[in-house]
Amino acid sequence: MKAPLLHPDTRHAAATAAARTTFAAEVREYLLRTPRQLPSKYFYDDLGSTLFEAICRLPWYRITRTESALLAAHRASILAPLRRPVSLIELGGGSGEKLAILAGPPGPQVAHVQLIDISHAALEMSRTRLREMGYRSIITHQCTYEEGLVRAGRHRPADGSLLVLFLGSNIGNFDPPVARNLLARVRRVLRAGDALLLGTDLVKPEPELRLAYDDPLGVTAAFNRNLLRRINEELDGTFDLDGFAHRAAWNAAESRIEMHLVSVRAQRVRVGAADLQIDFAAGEWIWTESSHKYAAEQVIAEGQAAGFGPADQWIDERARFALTRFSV
Ligand code: AVI
Repeated sequence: MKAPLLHPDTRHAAATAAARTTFAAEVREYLLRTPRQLPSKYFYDDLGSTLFEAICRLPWYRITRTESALLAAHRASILAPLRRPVSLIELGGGSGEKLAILAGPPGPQVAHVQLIDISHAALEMSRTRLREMGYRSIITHQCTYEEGLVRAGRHRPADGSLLVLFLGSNIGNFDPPVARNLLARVRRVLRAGDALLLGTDLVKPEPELRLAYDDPLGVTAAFNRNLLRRINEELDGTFDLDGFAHRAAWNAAESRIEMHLVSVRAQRVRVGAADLQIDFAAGEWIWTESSHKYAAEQVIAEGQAAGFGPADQWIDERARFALTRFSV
């Protein structure tokens, strides 16, 4: 049966209501886990995305700057082995700044771009940037990475090759089994001659990591606590923002920075839309994010375990960050 034709406003309202229902269900499920958790993907509402952009400009958070510099320095070598024209597919690229560095002006080298992001605002920012650079062949997919990869595979041009970009160490925010599964999904949409470019933050001394995730200006703390503000606003929550302290802890056994929100006193919190009431003890915490850090050779091993072929790597030794291109 054909879906009924709905006015765009009605469709938008229905999508918003469905997203709120999912948000409420996940908040309930994660807050009832032991230890209590919240999914980090919910950081990125408008204010959260703006706070993340600010984090990327902090002197203590070097991922974005370092990756941009690596892309600019090695653009020619990264693109060299790929059959022209190269179609770029970016997973969750934010404002599209790094994509623009790699793409350069449209021409015989890079001609088509597909963008996959859950955020409408991010897709529009990226699209505008590319249009201003002269790109006319831009396809956006506002959906999950998994769904977007399938759609992007269907839109591949008849000629040339695909290069999937998964930058910013975004992969580090997934648990290792989920990250592996995602790499395998990327591999499945690619064909011989295509490639994946993966940006990953590498293990570095603990004090550097802690500063990157607990900066002296408190921007990362605001980014973390904004999740509680969002729950209050969108799900009828009663979190007292001053009642939860930001903490960044290095978990050496799992090679990851964990962000927590620690209850500074015993307190009761309600989340109306999630039908939830929780009594927090003083010192009890909510685990809001994991950011895995890798050894360079481990990155190569993970890609190859997902079915990729030979890898080339460009590493910034000072900031300890790696760009890895996997061939198919
Ligand atoms: C988006 N992601 C790769 C960031 C990271 O480094 O894990 C998110 C972030 N969390 C705190 N600061 C930045």
